Amino acid sequence: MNTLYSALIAPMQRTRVDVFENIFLVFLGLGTLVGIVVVAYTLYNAYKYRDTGEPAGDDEDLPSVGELPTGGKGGKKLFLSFGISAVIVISLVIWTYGMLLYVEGPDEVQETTEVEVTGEGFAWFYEYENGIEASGTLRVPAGDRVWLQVTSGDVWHNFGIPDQRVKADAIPGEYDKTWFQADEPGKSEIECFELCGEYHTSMVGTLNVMSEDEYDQWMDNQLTMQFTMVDGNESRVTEGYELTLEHQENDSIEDRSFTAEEFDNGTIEITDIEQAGQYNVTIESTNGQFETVEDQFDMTGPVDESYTLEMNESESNASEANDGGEN
Ligand SMILES: [Cu+2]
Repeated sequence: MNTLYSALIAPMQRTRVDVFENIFLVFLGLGTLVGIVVVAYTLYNAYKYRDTGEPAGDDEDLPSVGELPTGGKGGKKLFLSFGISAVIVISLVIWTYGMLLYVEGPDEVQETTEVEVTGEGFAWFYEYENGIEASGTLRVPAGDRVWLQVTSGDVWHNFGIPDQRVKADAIPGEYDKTWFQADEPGKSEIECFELCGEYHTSMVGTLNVMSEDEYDQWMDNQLTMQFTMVDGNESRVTEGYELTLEHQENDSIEDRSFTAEEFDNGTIEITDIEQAGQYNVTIESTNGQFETVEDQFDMTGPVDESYTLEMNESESNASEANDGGEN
């Protein structure tokens, strides 16, 4: 069975598009073949038994009116045509079933990208495994198997990418799991296939299949934080502080600290962030000149924050002024 599987089904399975294209071609080919045989045989008999104007008198096999025809050769023809039809139909059912089983649960392979898709308010929202979020355009790397968890935030929708043969129900509280694999970079359309309300027809998006490098570049840009330190006069502060980043949910991500020396004219760009999500940021004065600033933010894309460092004038107003500026 395994050899049969690898011989007949495995070579045709790479992407959903391959699978459905193969099913279509096999059905089209067989349908055409059967059609040609049936029409040709009909034409052949119509010609063979055409009316030549001659009386068919001395043909002994010819039944007279009221007589049952004989000479069917023991039903051989009937048996043969039923037999061939059965073999064709049963093989098709088994083969198609195998192909569709593959679509339902393909082998675990190489690189995968996971995205949660939410349909809500006539738009599509995407959340990647690392917490980065996007809407409208779904960016994926070419050649990766992309797994989608499709759900809805309001009413029933249906997430479809016709070019990739993807269609999944988006139902509140449920996750419909599906996948696709696009080997070539390019763009295709995403549509909603469930009549969901007034703006159903504008519930569209774009699938942007990017080359691996371009995708990595884009994702790195999403996972970038920029912090700027200013004082009460909006001038850059270049020394005397340390910034600490702490991921709120994921303990395996170590806290990271950056001293003022690592900043460039009061600004630092951190490009090697692995995980988006909830972060705590603390800015402490290293020379006692500024109030400590504490902030938290939810990173879903590039972060660009500016913090105002208040001068530490006296102990008395220290407690009320420790919530730094945020933008
Ligand atoms: Cu919709």
